[in-house]
Amino acid sequence: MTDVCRWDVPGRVNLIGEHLDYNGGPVLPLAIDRSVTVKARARDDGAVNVWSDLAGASKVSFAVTVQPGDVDGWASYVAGTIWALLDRGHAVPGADLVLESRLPSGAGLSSSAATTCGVASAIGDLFDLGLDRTEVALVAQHAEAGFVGAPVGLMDQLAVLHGTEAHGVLIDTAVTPHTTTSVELGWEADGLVLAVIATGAHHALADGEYAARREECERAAAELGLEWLAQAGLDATVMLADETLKARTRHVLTETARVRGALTAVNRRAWPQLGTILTASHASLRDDFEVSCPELDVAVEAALEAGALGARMTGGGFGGSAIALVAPEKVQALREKVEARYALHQWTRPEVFVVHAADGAHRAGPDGARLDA
Ligand code: GAF
Repeated sequence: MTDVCRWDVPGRVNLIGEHLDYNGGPVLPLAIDRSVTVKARARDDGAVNVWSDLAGASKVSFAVTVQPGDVDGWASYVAGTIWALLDRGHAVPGADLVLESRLPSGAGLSSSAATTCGVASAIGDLFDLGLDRTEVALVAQHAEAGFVGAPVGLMDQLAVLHGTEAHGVLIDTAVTPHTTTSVELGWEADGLVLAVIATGAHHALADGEYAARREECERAAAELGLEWLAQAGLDATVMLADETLKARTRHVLTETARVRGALTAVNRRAWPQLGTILTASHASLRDDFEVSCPELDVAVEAALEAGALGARMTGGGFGGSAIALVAPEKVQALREKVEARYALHQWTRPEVFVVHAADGAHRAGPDGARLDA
């Protein structure tokens, strides 16, 4: 039991393996060097107060007995985590929480998983709840699915909890609990970087569309008599009558193969090959899974024209961010090209920045110095 604590939790980008984490497929995200900080102080009166440095955010207060529907907006991720902790049998006497974010929110870089995992970890610390990282991930997922209303998989939570510097997190979502393996990402030593293009786009349909994709995949798996769609054989698309289900299944199968190909490319440091696979993933997400949007497509096209080895949307889609594997000396040209394209369309100016694979969630001292190994 401690009176105060601080947790720093990074965001993530997904290198490859999109919309596979609820289909029993492999995914390969990385935690990034932009994070959310959660500072927590214990209370014993059943109250939770939350302050955030998000623009326009004011203090939000609720009781630990908060229920879905009671809190909305950014604070629903915090309230949802408190609700999920109690719903999974953990006692929460109360807390004051301060959130500070260096992750652009709504950019599809998992500020939500960073927040839910940070709040669960901090509350676990304050009251000695004995939460291991698997339980923190499950609490965080339950908060999003049961309180916020987004039926997400576990990729983002596991990425932000298990990331390590210069490594990706290979997650096998076919087994319970999901296993994680650290994969060295050597592109920086070979003179390349991963650039993020935060499009600034958020499409209102997104939330319902994510749930719809998940439901279509579950329907396709049921028709094929499978537990997980990623287990389907290559003939699966022939066996399905519905054209939409065929296309969704095609994405899941080809994306699963692309993750395997990407792992081989990473291990061999075959960067042009990895780039080709990233770009193919984008085409599949655009055409077969239909989760891209014009802003993401233009970002990918412009990145490739600027000399990126490969580029793709990352995360759930319908807005958010794209990633590009590119030489550092081409990042400025890439930025200018994407900005010029966006200006032509009269879209909001995108943000382009380089990310590095970073350590996952950790305790920190008041000055931000890491406290545990
Ligand atoms: C979102 C979800 F939260 C993840 O679980 C995953 O499904 C991803 O979209 C798509 O790969 O980030």
